[in-house]
Amino acid sequence: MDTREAWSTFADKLRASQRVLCLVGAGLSAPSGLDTWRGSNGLWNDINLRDLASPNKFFEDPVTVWTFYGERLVKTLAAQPNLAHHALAALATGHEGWLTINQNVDGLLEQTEHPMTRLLGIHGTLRTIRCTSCNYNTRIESPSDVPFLLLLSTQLRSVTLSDLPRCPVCTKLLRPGVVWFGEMLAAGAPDTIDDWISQDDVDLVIAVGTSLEVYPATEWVEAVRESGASLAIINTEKTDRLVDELNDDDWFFEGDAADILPRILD
Ligand code: BJW
Ligand code: ZN
Repeated sequence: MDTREAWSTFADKLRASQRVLCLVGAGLSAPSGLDTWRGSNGLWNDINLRDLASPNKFFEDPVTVWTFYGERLVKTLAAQPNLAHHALAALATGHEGWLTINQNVDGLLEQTEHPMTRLLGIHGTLRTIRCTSCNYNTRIESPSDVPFLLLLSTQLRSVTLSDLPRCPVCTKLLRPGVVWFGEMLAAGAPDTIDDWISQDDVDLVIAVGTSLEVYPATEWVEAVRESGASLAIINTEKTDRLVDELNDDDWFFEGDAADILPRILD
């Protein structure tokens, strides 16, 4: 398919689709200046960052893990939703049968001009930190809410164990409110997604800015594919992993989500 034909057949498919599943990943927030995990500029190209997203690493070396998450949290608090977030929110709210699964932990898709409906976050949020021992949790609005984040932003000296945020109730370490490998996904979301998928056939699945490397998010895409859904991928990189998912009559829109998603609205 040439590009013009691809846009036209995709527009027809979108118009005709009663039920659309959209899976979004870190590439959606890349135009807001946030790092992706994988891909050519991804954090995981740095071998030292590869095993940070795990409870074992946190208990073994909380200073390293908290420094990594604290720096990302400071950056995230300063970031704004980009054109891709706004376009996606407009597409989703304009379509009654649209469900978005959000793998991102930055909270930007929740801050669009027209707040999104049927948006399910599955990997938690950077903006909440919680106790490793009791039920205490707190939302972070600004680096000044947590002395540890202020220390990171000012970089006056390096971090030690005694700088890490502690629970005001039980004094144990607080941790980022994200879902690490080996942990259960955010409560409720998997059941809602399973129910929605099993209600009726999904016509179209759109994967935006995701490597499709992480489960169970990718499993939901595979499940609706098996029941006949077409697939559209929006990604800056045409990796083998992504191409393997495609059939001849599917779509790969290669490029920046902040360019491509607004074009779908036009
Ligand atoms: C652009 C762009 C632009 C750039 N425009 N595009 C079945 C099989 C095998 C393994 C498993 C399985 N089921 C479960 C597992 C284990 C594990 C897993 O998936 N392992 C894989 C590595 C194989 N999954 C889990 O453990 C999950 N829990 C679970 O399943 O619980 C039940 C269970 C428990 C115990 C045992 C077994 C089962 C939990 C997964 C949690 C993932 N957490 C992270 C970290 C969150 C916190 C944080 O951010 O620090 O979530 S990992 C990281 O990957 C993060 C992301 O949400 C997630 C997905 O990444 P995403 O969004 O796809 O980003 P990237 O970076 O990979 O891709 C970005 C893409 O954008 C690239 O392709 C770029 O090219 C592109 N791009 N700029 C468009 N401008
Ligand atoms: Zn506590």
